[in-house]
Order: sequence, then structure tokens, then C-alpha cells
Amino acid sequence: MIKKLLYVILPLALSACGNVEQSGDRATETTTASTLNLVPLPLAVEQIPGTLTLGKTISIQTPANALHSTAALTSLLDQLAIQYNQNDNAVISLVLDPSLALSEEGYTLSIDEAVTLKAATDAGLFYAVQTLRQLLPAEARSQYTLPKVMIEDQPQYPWRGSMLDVARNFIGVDYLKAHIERMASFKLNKLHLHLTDDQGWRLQIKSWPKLTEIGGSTSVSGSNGGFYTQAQMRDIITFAQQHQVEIIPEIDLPGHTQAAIAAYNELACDDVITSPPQNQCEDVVGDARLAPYEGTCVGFSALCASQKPDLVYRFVEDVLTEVAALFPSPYLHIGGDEVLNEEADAFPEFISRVDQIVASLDRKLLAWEEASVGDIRSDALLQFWNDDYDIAPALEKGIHLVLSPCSYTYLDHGNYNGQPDTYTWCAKEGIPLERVYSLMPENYQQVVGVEAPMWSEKVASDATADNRNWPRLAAIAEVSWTPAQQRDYGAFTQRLSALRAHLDSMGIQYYRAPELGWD
Ligand code: TNX
Repeated sequence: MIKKLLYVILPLALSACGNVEQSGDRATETTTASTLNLVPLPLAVEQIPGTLTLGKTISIQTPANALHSTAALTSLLDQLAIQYNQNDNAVISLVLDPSLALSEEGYTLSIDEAVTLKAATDAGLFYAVQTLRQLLPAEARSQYTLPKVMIEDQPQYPWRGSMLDVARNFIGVDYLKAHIERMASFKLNKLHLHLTDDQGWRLQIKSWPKLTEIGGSTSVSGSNGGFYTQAQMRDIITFAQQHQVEIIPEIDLPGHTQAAIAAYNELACDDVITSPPQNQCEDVVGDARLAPYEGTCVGFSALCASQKPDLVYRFVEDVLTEVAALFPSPYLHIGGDEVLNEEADAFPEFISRVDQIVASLDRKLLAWEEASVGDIRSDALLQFWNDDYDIAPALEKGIHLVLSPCSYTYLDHGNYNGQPDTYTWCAKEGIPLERVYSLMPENYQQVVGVEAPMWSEKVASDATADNRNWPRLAAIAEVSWTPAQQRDYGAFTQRLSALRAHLDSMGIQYYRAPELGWD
């Protein structure tokens, strides 16, 4: 199957260098896809001389069982004020073809006398529509001219992710939905929500109501408390599914739990009030170890699994049971980062037991890299975040990685050196677009893909979140979709630069990157 696939793809991909080839008596120009402004760059693009003009009223044909791609197509046409009716001899057709030799998210898009989008799945067709969206202008016109082209495309990695920290500062439902649409337009497909941390617990848990009543009322900015009810979260999940985005919930355990401890003091060790500061968090000593927290120190809090296993594991099981009932993702992210406190010794055992709870809920474990010290199942994923962390032992167990090496992917770091309100601990010059783009997932082993976390200690508004996420998430999209031999930073900036109107039409308040001529 794979061999067959390479046969189909490689001739197109390898000849992609701007030369003119003769095929029969028709001159066919095979170019790099960079003559089309597409991000991420498709695997193979063959441009045919000529263009196709679409009028203001067209006929379309869509299969009954391709709901999400059909909705994406009709919303694109609505946005461009193109009227459509369902008809046989259609100008734009979505075709489900189970025999197509591409991966699950792959598709072909051909524009000749008509526009034909083909895939084996609704997901593949959905991505074909996203490509068509980028080939069309962002705003309505009186008519539309499309280049004649044959595109064959599929992602290199199945995990192309964004993480939003909604715990340090809360992020509202409207932003999440807008973010999902924007992600989808760049073919990003995993939205990891960091739902709990010291400064806020953001997901309603019916069996432990004070988690949100008390733990949801605080935030680093002091003003942005809030939480999602389970009904709201269900609505977000459905919206995400319509956009081929999977939401991965993270409940950060056993550290980063001050919001839970403030709500239920008994989750902390009884002697916590008299113990010395942990991880140099001088502002969290004495009674503050049991109180809500709005500072930015990390590593001081922990559930007291060492002394209160019955209570703590009952808590974890109750919470994860509700989370698993709500989220269809096969993964439960249980955090596991930065236990730099009294519970450090009990940490490996904690991770092993929580993995058993996750197993009992019929889910796979996802955790930050430190969880590699636990005895976890080999179908776990670990999220690699410290550039130099020794992850080899986990790889030996067969575990795969989500790559978030901080010096490439931490979007709470500056778009440029010295950007106000950004962290510098991992990359003191910030993480400009070119640095993000230079990540080579191919250099790591056992990789499912890439994810860019946006921690929010210093992100207290939607505008700031946009500035940190965009345009850098477009680089994450290309690094995780397009194979290394086809990536080129200069060509990427040209293609992305030309998509500015598309970002504008989605209302993105992106960083005006001089690299893209947007300043
Ligand atoms: C490290 S990365 C953290 C977060 C902070 C972030 C700030 C990770 C698993 N933990 O708690 O928000 O640094 O950049």
C-alpha cells in the first residue's frame, strides 16, 4: 500500500521544480506548489495551462454521507456570495472514493473544465475544501478565476496541534470556536485544552462542584475567571468535530493543582502549611498553600497521594470518569509536569496508578514528558517539551511523541526579541516565525506530530492570544503537514504573505510580522 502510494506521489513531487514537460501533445507545466499560495504546501501540484472561471451561480454535487465537507463547501460559497444548487453536471463536485490510494486525510483536487474534489473520507474532502478556499479570494467578487491544476495531497503527520492554556487566564467559548475554524483552515486537527492549573479550574465536574465554584473564580490577570459547563463543552466538541478537530482535554495532575486544593483543602497533605517553600515559590507558604492562587510560580502544589491515597485516587477517578464521558478523544492528557515538591518521590507510582484509571476508562494516556518515569502502557503518548530531555527510555518502551520542544513551539515566547509580555526562559531571543519553521520533526523518532502550546500567564485577552498564535501556527501547520524535502522558508513566507486577506477575513489579530511584509 505504502509502496503504491510512493509510486503515485513521488513522480509528481520529485519533478516539482518548475520545468516544462511534454505529455502527449499537450505541454504540461509541473511546478513547485509555491506558485499557488497554499499553506500548508500540498504534497504534489501539477499546474495545467489555463484557468476556470466561476460565475455567481453554480451547480454543485455532494455525497449524502460527507456532511462536514459539504457544510464547509457551502459555507465557503456563502461567504463568497456564490449561489449554488445541487445538480448532476456540477461545476464543483465532492466525490467519496474509498479506493483512493491516499491516507485517511488525503485528497485530490482537480480544476479543469470543472472542479472535482476527491477523497476516501469526509475528512479528506474537508481538507480539499480548505485548499479550494485558499485558491479563492477571501472576499466576494463578481466572478472567480481559478488556475487549472491537479493537486494530490496528504499530511505527513496525523497530529497537527495547538494547545491553549485556558487555566492561567480563561478563554471564552467564542474564541475557542473561532480558533477551531482558523486551525481547520490551515489543516490543524488537534486542539489540546489545558483545562486546569494552579490559577484556575475551567471544566465543570458535577461530582466535585467546588472545583469550578471556587477553583474557577480566579486567574492570573485577576479578572478573567470563568469555566465551561459540560453542556458548553459538548457544544464546543461538536463544533470541533464539524471542523475535523479533535479536542484533547488535559487535567494537570498531581502538580499544578492549587485551584483544586483551594476548593477542597483535604486534597493537600495535612502538614503542608508548615512545610518550607517549594521550588522557590516564596509567595506560597503557610496558609497560602491552601488558598486560591493568582501568581505565576510553578511546581509548588500537589495532590497528597503519598499520605491520602484513598481520597486522592477517588478524586482522580471521579474527575477522569466525567472527563472521559464528555470527550470522545481516545486520549486523556493527565499533565504530569513539574512535580517539584513534597510529592516528587511518590510521582512515578502516581503516574502508574493514574494510567490504570485511564485504562479502566478505555482511554490511552497522554502526558508531559516527565511521566516517562511511570510504568505506563506502551500505547501512551508523551509530550516532549524540554529540548534536551532524555526521552530515550520512553522510546525504548515503544512510546510515541507529540513534539513541543519549547525553543521552537512555545508561543508564549516573543514573536521577536524583547516583545513585551512574553517569556524568555526557553529561548532568550524569542521564537520568531523562521525559528518555528526550522523545526525538523523528521529528526526525532517515534513521532505522531507537532503541537504548539500557548501558555497564558502573560496572555490576558483574545487580541494577545491572536498575536501569540498567528502567524506562527501557520508554520506549525506546514512543519507537520509537508515533508521536509519540500519545505523552504523563503517560499513559505511568500505563500503565507499572500494569504493575509484570508487571515483578515477570519478576524485574526495576528502579529504583523515584518518577515511577511505585514508591518
Ligand atoms: C512550563 S511546559 C510549563 C507551564 C508554564 C510554561 C511557561 C510545561 C509542561 N509546564 O506550566 O506555563 O512553562 O512557559
